[in-house]
Amino acid sequence: MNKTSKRALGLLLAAGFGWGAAASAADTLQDVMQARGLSQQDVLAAAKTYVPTGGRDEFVAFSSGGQSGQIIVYGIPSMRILKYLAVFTPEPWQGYGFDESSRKILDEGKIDGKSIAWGDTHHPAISETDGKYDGQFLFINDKANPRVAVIDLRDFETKQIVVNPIYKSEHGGTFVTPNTDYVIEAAQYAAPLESKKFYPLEQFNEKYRGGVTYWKFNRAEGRIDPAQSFSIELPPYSQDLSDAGKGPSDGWSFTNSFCAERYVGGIEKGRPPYEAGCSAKDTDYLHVINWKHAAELVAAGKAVKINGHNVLSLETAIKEGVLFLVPESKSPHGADVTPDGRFIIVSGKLDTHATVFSFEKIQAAIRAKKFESKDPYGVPVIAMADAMERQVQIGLGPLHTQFDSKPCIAYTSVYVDSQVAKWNYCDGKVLDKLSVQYNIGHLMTMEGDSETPKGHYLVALNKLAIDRFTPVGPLHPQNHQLIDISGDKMQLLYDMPLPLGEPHYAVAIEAKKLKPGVRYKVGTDSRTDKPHPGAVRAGEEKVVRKGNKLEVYGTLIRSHITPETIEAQVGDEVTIYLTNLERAEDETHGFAVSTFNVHASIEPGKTVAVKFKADKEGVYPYYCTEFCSALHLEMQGYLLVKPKGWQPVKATMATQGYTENDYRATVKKVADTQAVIDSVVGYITSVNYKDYPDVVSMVEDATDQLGKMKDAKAKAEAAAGKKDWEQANLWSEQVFQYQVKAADLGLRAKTYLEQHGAHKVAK
Ligand code: K7E
Ligand code: CUA
Repeated sequence: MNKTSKRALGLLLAAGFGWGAAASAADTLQDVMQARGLSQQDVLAAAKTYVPTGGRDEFVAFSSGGQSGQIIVYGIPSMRILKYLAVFTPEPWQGYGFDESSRKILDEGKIDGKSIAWGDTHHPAISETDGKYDGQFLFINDKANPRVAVIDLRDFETKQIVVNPIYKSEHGGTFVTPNTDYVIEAAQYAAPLESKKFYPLEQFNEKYRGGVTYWKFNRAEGRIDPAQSFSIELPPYSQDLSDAGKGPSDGWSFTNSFCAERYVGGIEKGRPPYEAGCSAKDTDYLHVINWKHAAELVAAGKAVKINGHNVLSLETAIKEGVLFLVPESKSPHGADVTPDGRFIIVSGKLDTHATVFSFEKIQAAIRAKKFESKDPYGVPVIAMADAMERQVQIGLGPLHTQFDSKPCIAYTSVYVDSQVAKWNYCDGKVLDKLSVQYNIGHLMTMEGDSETPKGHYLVALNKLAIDRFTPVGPLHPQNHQLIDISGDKMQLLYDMPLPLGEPHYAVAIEAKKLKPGVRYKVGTDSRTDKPHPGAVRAGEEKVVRKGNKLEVYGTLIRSHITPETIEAQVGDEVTIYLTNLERAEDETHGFAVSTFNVHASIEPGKTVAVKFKADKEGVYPYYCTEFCSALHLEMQGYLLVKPKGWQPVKATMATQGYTENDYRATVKKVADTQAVIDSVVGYITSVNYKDYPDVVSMVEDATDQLGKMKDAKAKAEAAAGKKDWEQANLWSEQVFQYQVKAADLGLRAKTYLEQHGAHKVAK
């Protein structure tokens, strides 16, 4: 036995049968508090957020990643980041934008034929059933390039990007209706709705428009259906945040606006700037929209087509009683419907109040046709006093509102004051204020915009971190602060630096509602959820040439890539399909080819394709990019790109000169290893391992590995019969590799069973 293989066997033995002694620190809690300068309060906060090793969080938050174009997933209360979800921006770890299937998703987001490789994500929304988060899908918008993405929470992958066909920017999305029939997306900066159409700013009032789009979501398909979607044309007020009605207000939606002045700046021409003209008047407008009626009108053929998209014109929306306006305090930001669906809370950034609008009062005014005026486009305006339940003094610069599990309790972010205000929207009392660091934008309670908020925690999504963290240069991380809201007084628990874009809004769901898979059905294209046409099973791997198109149908399993050599000619268009044959949880392989800008992440069962033009001669290693196994570094191969007319000069590979003794030693090593495997198998089969699906998949994978031994062993023995010790030893080493992989799985299964309290079963 050589040194390396002795060590390998030693490792296996140690892992299977060894016990390590852990040294315990002598510190007491008091020692640590003193040494680290922690107060009683700090320790209490730590205890409330700490999740011990192996423990899980109670809630999972999905935060917008702002200018990163991604979504950040973290646990609450630990505030541990769990994942970044690739949405609008290429992300190599997930292969997103570097394999063919995910490229197609990014290509759906092309605008006017051009790729847009980033996004400005603002508002994620979790799908709802009967007004409750159901944990199935996630949506998010892109403010800069008006788009909406669909993420499937079965695998946390982006499945679709839809481009808004009539806007140039958007903001009031994504918000879902109580059964996720529609995903709402409202415009932001008004522009002509026809694509690539120019009108001068002087024609702003006549030719520029806003709108709100209702994307039809087909839950069975898990995709938005653009053909069944529609928009309502709105005046060129800058539409802002939206919310869907619920309970009594289901069927309606609410979108506020700023710059209802329709002011157009131009300081370089001597005009006062936008900020002056857009906040000159005391009020802006809350748009109150009967979307259910609008959908019926669209179904009845009352929509016009703009850029191929159904648009209900402003005129039709007014005539048919779909659209109403209510003045709201100037420069508002959030429009949040209370969990009971009875009120809409709007705060004006330049006001100190939160205004509670009553849906019932709004409806009474509409029924009585009691309008104070019409706007310049003829939209009926309901008097603020007729729509309002009450106004509550909150602080300087109130923005967004979220809700507690306790009835009537709301939390409003107060930007200028850098505070969270807790108040009662039923009686108007302010109950508590807590300073945050610094300048809070959105805030999030647990399941806070569903009909059944869960209380417990609130996260303040602060715009500025300033001095909170170790300096990392002029661009600071963002600061998400966890706040305990279970008592009468809010308690600040934890600061989390978020190092990826400016998150605007976040949503959090009970962790137990999320049930993502750990593997795909073998051969799945994860971006379409369908069988991948390039999938092959073990033993079916092949290379097909069609003219200058080279198609490689390969597989991945610890620790090799099949094929191990790909021979191409300069100018070939190479497509490499790869299927990960593993079943065990977390056995992801990556795949990269040197210098061709392709990369894939291939989780168990997944099939992906990478495609590139072999436009240069040379030798290009390819390899697995995830440390998947002891022999991960050896999970490699070569792409040989031969020049035209190339002829071999030498036909044989160099040899190692292995002798019969080497072969005998390897055979002995194989026999010793088999003893280890047998004992592990003995343990696994002696307990109730079949009760653990994770273990069953590990055992299946291990059995697969062992199944391949037979063939390698036969080859070794045949070579030995011919006294070809080189081949005999190498094939015998391959037998050992299958054993190592099987043992690796077996030991992991054994550890799992021990840690999960498996018990003996009678034989
Ligand atoms: Cu206030 Cu886009 Cu909702 Cu930023 S948004 S904070
Ligand atoms: Cu597969 Cu590393």
